[in-house]
Amino acid sequence: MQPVALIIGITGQDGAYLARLLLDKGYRVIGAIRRSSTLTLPRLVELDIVDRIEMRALELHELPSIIRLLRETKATEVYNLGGQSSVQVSFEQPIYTGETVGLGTLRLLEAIRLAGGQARLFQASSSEIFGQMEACMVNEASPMHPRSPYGVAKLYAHWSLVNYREAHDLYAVSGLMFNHESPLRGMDFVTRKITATLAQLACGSQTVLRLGNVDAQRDWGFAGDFVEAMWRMMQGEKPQDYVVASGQLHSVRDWVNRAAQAVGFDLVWEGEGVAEKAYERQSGRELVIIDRQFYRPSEPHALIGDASQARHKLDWHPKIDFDGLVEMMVQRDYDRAKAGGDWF
Ligand code: NAP
Ligand code: G4F
Repeated sequence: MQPVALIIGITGQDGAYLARLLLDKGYRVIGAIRRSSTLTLPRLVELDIVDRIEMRALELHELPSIIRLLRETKATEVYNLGGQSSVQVSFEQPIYTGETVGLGTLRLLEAIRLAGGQARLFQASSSEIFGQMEACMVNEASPMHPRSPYGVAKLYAHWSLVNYREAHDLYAVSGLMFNHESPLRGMDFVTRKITATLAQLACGSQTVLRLGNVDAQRDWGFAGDFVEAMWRMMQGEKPQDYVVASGQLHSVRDWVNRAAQAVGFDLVWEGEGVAEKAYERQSGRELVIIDRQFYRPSEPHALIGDASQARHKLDWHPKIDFDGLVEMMVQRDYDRAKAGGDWF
């Protein structure tokens, strides 16, 4: 029988890559979208899969509509990639974030239970639930202490899932995912902001790249590799949570330097804290400045994950490393800038 996947968050970065992977594997793919007066499908258009996906309306606030969709589609696998996904925005919209990310996941779990409990669930959890690291690397057994409203909401979602698994015997798994990026990443996130702005600067734009904490360190991988881990987690005999990470630590500053180099800028950093700037060595032109508005009230200084369980038990091996990722994103944004638009 053809497997049926319901992807909540189909219009986002991960939704697009996951949909392509599942279509290639022969799945019937149903994309759940929020009702809006304008459709946001450019990522699916870019991957050339928009016509192969059945779109259905879904609102995570509306329990009966989730149950109805599960019953009508007979989805065998549900991927919850939907919700307010920006850590930065969660400080300004903590309640909305808690509603969609935390309670939205609980509603989904309850809907699956009420619809018969047959569908398997993948939950897009986050390294933000670990917060400040107490060991040199985080794994599935590490303590959790989130440092943002987003992290707190993801933690609520995570423990709700664990509880439904234990109490109601659902096949539900949490992917404890570290940062993953791609040319389809939203502009709100630091990597894409860096590659898109530097590509525009290289094509003659007069703008300046404004950033917050450039010393923050994260574990960045490629989204195309991460959706492969999601699928593998859903094929197990028993449900189990996994850390999904590259195991490489880099700073935001590393991203800027590497991306600048890729478009041909040789950067020199000068000053400290909010007075720090980077200019191009040859022309002396200021390209990067630090802007207080992009600092967060609290955040983990560094986050790096140990994905050895995923490697050994799921046979998951990411193919794109840090340099390959920066190169891929810069190249795509440079092409977009040259073509004079089509940004998302
Ligand atoms: P993304 O590009 O921001 O996509 C988010 C998706 O959620 C979009 O389809 C968006 O739909 C939908 N959405 C937003 N608000 C919603 C709401 N109130 N109700 C229902 N759907 C809503 O995020 P992503 O990078 O693909 O990440 C996918 C998931 O993984 C998210 O849950 C994120 O928190 C989690 N995650 C991501 C990373 C990462 O590094 N990328 C790491 C760990 C965990 P619209 O088009 O309608 O806005
Ligand atoms: O790109 P970011 O906004 O990603 P963040 O906060 O790590 O969250 C992403 O990864 C999480 C997994 O750990 C996901 F759960 C979440 O959904 C999302 O996909 O920021 C990365 C780092 C932060 O330390 C931030 O303070 O970059 C720093 N940063 C410095 N300047 C900036 C900026 N972040 C943003 N967004 N914009 C800046 O100008």
